[in-house]
Amino acid sequence: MYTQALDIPEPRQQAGEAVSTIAEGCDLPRQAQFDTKIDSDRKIEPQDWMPDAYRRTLLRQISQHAHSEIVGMVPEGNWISRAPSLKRKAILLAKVQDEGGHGLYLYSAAETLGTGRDSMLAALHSGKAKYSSIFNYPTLTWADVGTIGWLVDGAAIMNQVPICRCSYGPYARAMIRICKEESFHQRQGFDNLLTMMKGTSAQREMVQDAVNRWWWPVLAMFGPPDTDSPNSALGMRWGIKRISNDDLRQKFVDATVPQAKILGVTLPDAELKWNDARGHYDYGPIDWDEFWAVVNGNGPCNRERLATRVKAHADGQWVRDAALAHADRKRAREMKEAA
Ligand code: BYC
Repeated sequence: MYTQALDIPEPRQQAGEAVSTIAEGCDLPRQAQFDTKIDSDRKIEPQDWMPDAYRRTLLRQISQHAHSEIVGMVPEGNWISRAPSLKRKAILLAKVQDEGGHGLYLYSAAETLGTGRDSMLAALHSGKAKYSSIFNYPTLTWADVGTIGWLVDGAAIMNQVPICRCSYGPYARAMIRICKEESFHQRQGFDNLLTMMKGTSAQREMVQDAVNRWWWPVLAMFGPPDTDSPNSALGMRWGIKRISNDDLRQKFVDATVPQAKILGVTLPDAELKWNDARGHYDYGPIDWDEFWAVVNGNGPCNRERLATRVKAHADGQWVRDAALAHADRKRAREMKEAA
């Protein structure tokens, strides 16, 4: 369903190349080596020299991405105990567990840049670090679970497949596995909604209502318009970001409209229309004020999501303590045996 080719629009890549990445007082020979690697599409690995700004940009993006995965467990996790059948419950459990795993791969990738997990989590729990805006919307009915799979995971795949080719090796490799799992997530969501659309009129109304509520936040999830995206130029120059926010959003709209037709739902946008000249669907304006309010902590569920996350972390303290105590004992036993 999302076998998008990794075609990188040439003009934007060239625009990225014009960006200067040379910081004052930088090590010019090592910077030149780094630039050559980036230009020839080779991977940068943790032991390689890299400019501080490259390290900072990666840390920012990978840690935010990791936070999104673990906060993303919360809205759907709320429905595990209310799934309508054993089959749906097993699928949802597996999906939510996968998201936790994605968070762990990503924290590990971020740690290779020299920042500890505790400090990343402290930044999340204090409200300093960002995570995806999309997880600050409520999951009101079972149809929200299917809609998150179809639209949110669908958008995530669109955004994340290009990151499999990110210039930073550990991030790119983590993304390959994550994308395979996201694909299953998207499919289960679509299948869930298709089943409901074949059911009663109340079920169909529930699906339409969920799609009405999620459509616009999902479009905003791709990030601000390219003209208001301060991190894009360097991200593109360094091969961290391969396709721009607006281009990914457009790809997503183009891929999703035919799927909505198969489902039999209406996407809530009176301006959504095929444009022959552009070869794309036109769509209506996104409410960027709402997006920034949510990003800045004032969405419908920001406080609730963060409180749930902080509580989960505190509740898990005994598990971390027990694991550390076990590791200490094991190490002491091994040293005794070796002596
Ligand atoms: N929400 O210059 P820009 C998932 C921030 S997990 C909040 O365009 P960039 C899933 C942005 O961080 C989904 N903030 O930034 C999980 C920046 O602020 P800072 C997460 C956002 O980095 C479980 C400022 O706005 N996916 O799908 O070039 C279940 C300006 O933006 C958002 C990833 O994290 C947002 N939506 O591009 C189901 C993918 N958008 O940092 C599903 C990896 C923008 O300067 N990340 N901001 O303070 C990326 O691809 C890029 O970081 C973004 C933003 C496209 C998100």
